[in-house]
Amino acid sequence: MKSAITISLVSEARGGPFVYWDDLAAGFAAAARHGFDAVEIFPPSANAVSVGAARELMNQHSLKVAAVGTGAGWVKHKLRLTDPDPAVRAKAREFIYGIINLAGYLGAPTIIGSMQGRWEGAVSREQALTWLAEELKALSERAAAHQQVLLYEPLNRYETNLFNRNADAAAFLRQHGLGNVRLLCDLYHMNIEEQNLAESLRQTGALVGHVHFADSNRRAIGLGHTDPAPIAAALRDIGYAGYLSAEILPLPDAETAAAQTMASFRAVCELTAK
Ligand code: LER
Ligand code: MN
Repeated sequence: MKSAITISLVSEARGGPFVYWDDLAAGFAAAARHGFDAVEIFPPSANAVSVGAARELMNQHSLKVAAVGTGAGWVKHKLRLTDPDPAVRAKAREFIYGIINLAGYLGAPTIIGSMQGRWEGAVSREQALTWLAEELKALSERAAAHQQVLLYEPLNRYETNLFNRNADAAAFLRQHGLGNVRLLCDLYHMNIEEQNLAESLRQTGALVGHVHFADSNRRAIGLGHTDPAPIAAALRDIGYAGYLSAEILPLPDAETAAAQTMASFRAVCELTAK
């Protein structure tokens, strides 16, 4: 498995679960100092990040980009894939196409999290899920053109009412033949929604495409009450070789959160080696 840590460049997301903020170069330098394999980037839009500058930082620090997030599409631009207005859905799709291209040039997959939206008002659940399936198909085709998968993230009940649990999301992907979409399993959301975190990862199996490595309180693993041992065993048993990426609050401060994440990552790797 590989380690990653988050960098947010989205001022509207202030207070959110990202360790490093505002400065891509400083975030890369800090990630390298702590020994991470990669960074996960949350840009305000695709054009806000220069491909050349990002590639130079990757080379300079020997870091990969684990994934690129689209959350700014919702928190900054108010775009959702299940919005009742077709013009908003089209803008949401265009925004994500841009991020998929940026991520593709950096060798990374793209995350669909809060931009999935929710069903409400005039939009039935059935309608929202039909739109979601269509959009994930189009977006995952674009990702495939970059030899990347698309990452779809079930969120907790306070953030979406589409899919809260991995098994339901996995069944939806299979039902719609979305073969180039994998699940982003965020241990923080899972702590709220799943009966058993390790069991859910085992059931999700090969569809686990990325993991947000967060404790029960969204702090670094080890600073809450999630037990990493059964999670490590489950990841080992399903043969997971992807990233454990710290999408966590920078508490008590970014440096402590990063150091704690790295210590927990190494402990999990040791457990999976047994
Ligand atoms: C995004 O990865 C996520 O987990 C959401 O809760 C938005 O912060
Ligand atoms: Mn997440």
